[in-house]
Amino acid sequence: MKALLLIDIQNDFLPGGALGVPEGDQIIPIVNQIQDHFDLIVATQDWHPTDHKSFASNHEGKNPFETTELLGLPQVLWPDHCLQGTPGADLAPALEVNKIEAIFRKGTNPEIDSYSGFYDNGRLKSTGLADYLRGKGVTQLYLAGLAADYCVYYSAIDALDEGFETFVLENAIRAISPESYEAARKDLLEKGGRRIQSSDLLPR
Ligand code: VGL
Ligand code: ZN
Repeated sequence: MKALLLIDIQNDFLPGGALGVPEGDQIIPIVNQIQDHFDLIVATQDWHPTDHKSFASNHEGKNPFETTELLGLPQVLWPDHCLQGTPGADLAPALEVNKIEAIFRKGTNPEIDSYSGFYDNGRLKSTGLADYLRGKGVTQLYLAGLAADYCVYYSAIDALDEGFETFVLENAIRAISPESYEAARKDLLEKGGRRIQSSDLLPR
């Protein structure tokens, strides 16, 4: 079974959003076009409370994109984004959502950030995604979404670690910083991740 995992395709990660990813909107038509190719489609949704400690606004004297530590882990401090129940946290309106069978929320614990769709950054808690996918018989997992250098990357690493054959749809991801994606991409390839283009899936 082949599943498509859509990472954080939410308003706040689109250009003009609170944590807009350059060209983030451009992946949406591609993602919509490939959905029929998969047996299962699942999404993640970044879903933060207002007191989330990944927000610079919750640290006296800190600005967005500065760094700190949370529970002993290095942490980039972000602008407030994906606040629970706000339009910024909604899935993008242009995204075809009817075939999404489940949405896994993450980032709800104010004490720790959660880039991967599988675990928080400290691996304190699982979202249940890996067991859900295994329960559905998924062996191959294709990833698309935002941001390539954070939530897509960490989700792909965990997918490999959980034993899924893992493909990153390289034309259906965009990074906050292209340089940091370059390092992430090398790491993913070293760990057995595979890169693919949406055109490789479609009949020619
Ligand atoms: C993300 C930073 C903070 C992401 C989420 O979806 O890549 N990045 N929260
Ligand atoms: Zn976040």
